Amino acid sequence: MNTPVDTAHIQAQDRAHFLHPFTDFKDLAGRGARVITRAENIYVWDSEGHKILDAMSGLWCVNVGYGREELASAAYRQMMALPYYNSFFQTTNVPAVQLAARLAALAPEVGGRSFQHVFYSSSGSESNDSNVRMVRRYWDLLGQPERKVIIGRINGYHGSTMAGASLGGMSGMHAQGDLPIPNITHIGQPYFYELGRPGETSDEFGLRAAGWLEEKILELGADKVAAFIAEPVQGAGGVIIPPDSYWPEIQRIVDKYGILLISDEVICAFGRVGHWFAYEKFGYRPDLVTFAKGVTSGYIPLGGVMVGDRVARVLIEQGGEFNHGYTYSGHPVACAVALANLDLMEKENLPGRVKNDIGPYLARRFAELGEHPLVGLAETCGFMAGLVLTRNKATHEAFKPELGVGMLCRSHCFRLGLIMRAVGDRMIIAPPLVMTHAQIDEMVSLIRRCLDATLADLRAAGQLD
Ligand code: PXG
Repeated sequence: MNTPVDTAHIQAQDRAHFLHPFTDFKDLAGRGARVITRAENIYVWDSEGHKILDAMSGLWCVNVGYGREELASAAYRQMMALPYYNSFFQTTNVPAVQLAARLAALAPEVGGRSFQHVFYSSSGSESNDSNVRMVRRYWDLLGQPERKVIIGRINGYHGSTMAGASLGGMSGMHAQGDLPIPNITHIGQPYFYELGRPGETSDEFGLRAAGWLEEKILELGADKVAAFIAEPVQGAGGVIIPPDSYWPEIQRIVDKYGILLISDEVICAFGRVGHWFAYEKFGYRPDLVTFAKGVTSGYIPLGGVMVGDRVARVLIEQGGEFNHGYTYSGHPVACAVALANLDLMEKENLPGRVKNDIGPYLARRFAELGEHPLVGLAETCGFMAGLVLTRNKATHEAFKPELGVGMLCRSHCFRLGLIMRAVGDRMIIAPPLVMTHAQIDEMVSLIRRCLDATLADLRAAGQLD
């Protein structure tokens, strides 16, 4: 049952005291925040009693859906046994060890490289800060301290700390706070729909986009480059799915120049693309893998880095203290919840379900949305998907950004009971991995109604031919 909430009172307190992330404070104060009070399975409810289908899994994290008692009991049991202890001063705790071993067993070995070690944090951002520290320590230990530069991608998202926001390629974030920090630079994103040339195939474009990495390495000097970081599929950048040719070519280039490859799988791991880890799907061999979100299905904060043999061997065998870590590195409650979450995912075979059942079904239903007059492209990868809204299906002409067509569509979604995100005019979803076929049908018909409502508005405003 929904606990009764005085919406106006909570909104007033929210306005008075709570500075929200990535928010125009003045604008939100003017309208008042939507108060979410409870959730079950794939639905959330607000304080006014509206039921909303959450096609974003919270913020790309609630992979097992809401209301899973097993996760709550695991937290309760661990809090009663050992709510906290640190892992700094030659101490450890059972859930942190068990989870590290479990993750090492889940991460597939590729090309003779395995992941036997985990470094813990509490979020994706912190994990990427750890990556920067670890990568630089690795090259220092190998006597190549001049290898400092980390290359990321435009519109990549790697978090919001100083290092995370610098690794990411979001211009709005760089514009605030003198970012990126030194020795981080970016190449273009593998977004065929926007950057492909007339007559170019998607695979030709994939090779060209990967080639930007080689150009950048040569421009900087290979002996200055420490690592390349990328998301398997760009998430916050708008579910940008790379052409098939992209990742193999990236692998060839990082191998050629000996630079480390960091796969930021904060969104893509734990079933999202139909595998425990996404590098397996795309067939590349990262040295470090960032994870967070889905490892606990968002029930409690936890993140970390899977450290591959190449880096672990140097860090461990060369000795010397690694001067880096967090109060909550290996938090016993977070790790116990993660173990319960992985148990559930394994029991319900969620990665396999995405790969062989609901992923292909979503792909089929999404292809139908591609027929809609407003949609220029509809594509999915596992259980994430994007739709591009266009003025003209044949020419892919974009709407003027000042029209805010994506935001218009998003507001129809909220009104009609669907959470779908807008990144510019790309509408994106990443629903919980427990969705049934009937719920996929329900979601797709809601999306269609939102598209129809947006189309009607644009026609009424004379924005379509
Ligand atoms: N890497 C990736 C690939 C992410 O998607 C982070 C790192 C940072 O994780 P933390 O836990 O520090 O937030 C993320 C987070 C959006 C949105 O608007 C996406 C994220 C976070 C907030 C908003 O899509 N992804």
